[in-house]
Amino acid sequence: MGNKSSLVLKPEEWEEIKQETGFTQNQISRLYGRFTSLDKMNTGTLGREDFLRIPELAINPLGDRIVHAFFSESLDGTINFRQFVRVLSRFRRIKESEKDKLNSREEKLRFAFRMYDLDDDDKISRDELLAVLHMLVGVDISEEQLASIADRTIMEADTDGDRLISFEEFCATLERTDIEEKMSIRFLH
Ligand SMILES: [Ca+2]
Ligand SMILES: [Ca+2]
Repeated sequence: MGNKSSLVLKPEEWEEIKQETGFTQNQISRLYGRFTSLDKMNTGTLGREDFLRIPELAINPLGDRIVHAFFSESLDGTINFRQFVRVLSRFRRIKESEKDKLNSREEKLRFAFRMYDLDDDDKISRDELLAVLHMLVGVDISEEQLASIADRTIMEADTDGDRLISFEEFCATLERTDIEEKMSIRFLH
């Protein structure tokens, strides 16, 4: 009752979300439960601080970047249930039959790219790469080694010579890596 009634989805909205994300009704129900339990203030939307309560994100070294990517499509710094499900759907594993859904390789790459692109200018700079490398590797690697990894990565990926990695260059670099495996997070279990 109360505020939460405004959150209840209409039957056609369920259908649209299922179509769009490939989640089953059961999965969407569970995510809905998750959403409402994260929505402590019953506003029907989540802010960044709500996301950091998701344990999988809290312990992920890239958690902060993932949260940033979640909100990259949000204009007011909050996301509603539908946006929440759309973003989570990018972490689903891809089945052969659903390459066009939101969890397609392209969407996952886009999402990963946004994690690195801290200032949202659609290019990854050396500084941005270094900042993310810092988060990923912790303290065991020296500043110099990190800088040389960043330099080498830029050199290998940058085909047009602007010292920045565009989305196209990013995709070409990751062509051989198993991004689907790396970007599949078990939110649902
Ligand atoms: Ca950038
Ligand atoms: Ca470039």
